[in-house]
Amino acid sequence: MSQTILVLGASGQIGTELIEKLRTVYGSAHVVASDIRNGSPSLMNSGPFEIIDATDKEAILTVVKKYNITQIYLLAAMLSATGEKFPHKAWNLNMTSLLAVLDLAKDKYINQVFWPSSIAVFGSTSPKIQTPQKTIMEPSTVYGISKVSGEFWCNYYHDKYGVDVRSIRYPGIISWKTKPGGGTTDYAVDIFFKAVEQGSFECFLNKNSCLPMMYMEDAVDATVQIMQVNADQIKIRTSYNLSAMNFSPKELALEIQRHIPNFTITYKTDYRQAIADSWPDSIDDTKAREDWGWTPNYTLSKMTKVILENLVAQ
Ligand code: AKB
Repeated sequence: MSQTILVLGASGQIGTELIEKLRTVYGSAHVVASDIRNGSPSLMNSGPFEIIDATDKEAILTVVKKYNITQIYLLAAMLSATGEKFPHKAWNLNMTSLLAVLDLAKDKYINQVFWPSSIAVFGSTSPKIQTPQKTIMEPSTVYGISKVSGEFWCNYYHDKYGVDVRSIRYPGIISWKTKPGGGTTDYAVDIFFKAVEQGSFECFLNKNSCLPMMYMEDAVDATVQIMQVNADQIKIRTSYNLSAMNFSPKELALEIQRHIPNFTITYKTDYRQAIADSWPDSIDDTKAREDWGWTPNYTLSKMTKVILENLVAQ
């Protein structure tokens, strides 16, 4: 069956690059980008675009009917750091949008949903090294609470109503085309821009804060892949652990110095340090590898080289 896709939250960091990929795979006319605000000119000019507030179920339904949408990718969310400043807003955006989309699938307006979870579902009581797929999940952030709850809503809609919802626990996603906003892992994007523009960077995490990370291309490929495999390969309907690389600010800075020898980094931690401290150092993604064949392409050194080459060439 041919798919027509709606991406909610398409103007953000992941949406911008996911739209590019989906339009290549499914054809531009079959991929509708939407957000509460305009996106980049290339996002808005490369195919259909609609302004949608992802918490407004009727507005989503109008667009679903207008384009005969079959799948929704729900990327609209408030991330960990901003969520701590606006806890109720974060809960409202993250949960209302998910329940709206799950209801549209339950009522058969669409047949498939992608919804990202995050390593933020884990907390300081979870094992820190190679955090297992199934383990203690006691998150300390509102964002994490919304992601754990969302995972169980996804599982519930699948078990109770047969909704085909698929999900990945994204680590920190590193990109150079669009900057992220409001996350704890954002330093690992900013550092590249500052390295090229200024040759120095002040980091809001301490030098040894190791976190799971992934290059955008891998994240986009995993997202498209999990949506394309047969439904019987998806054995987990909460969300899959996904891993590619783990590094600390110090290790990332050393890697950047291999290309920009004079690059310097200083450290001035803030409230985001406590969030990072509560998250895993590394993730066990065996289930994603076994069930639907996930494997990453980018290591820290390969990613650093590609990002710096692109930023310097800009
Ligand atoms: C954040 O830092 O909040 C996000 C995430 C890990 O989900 N990048």
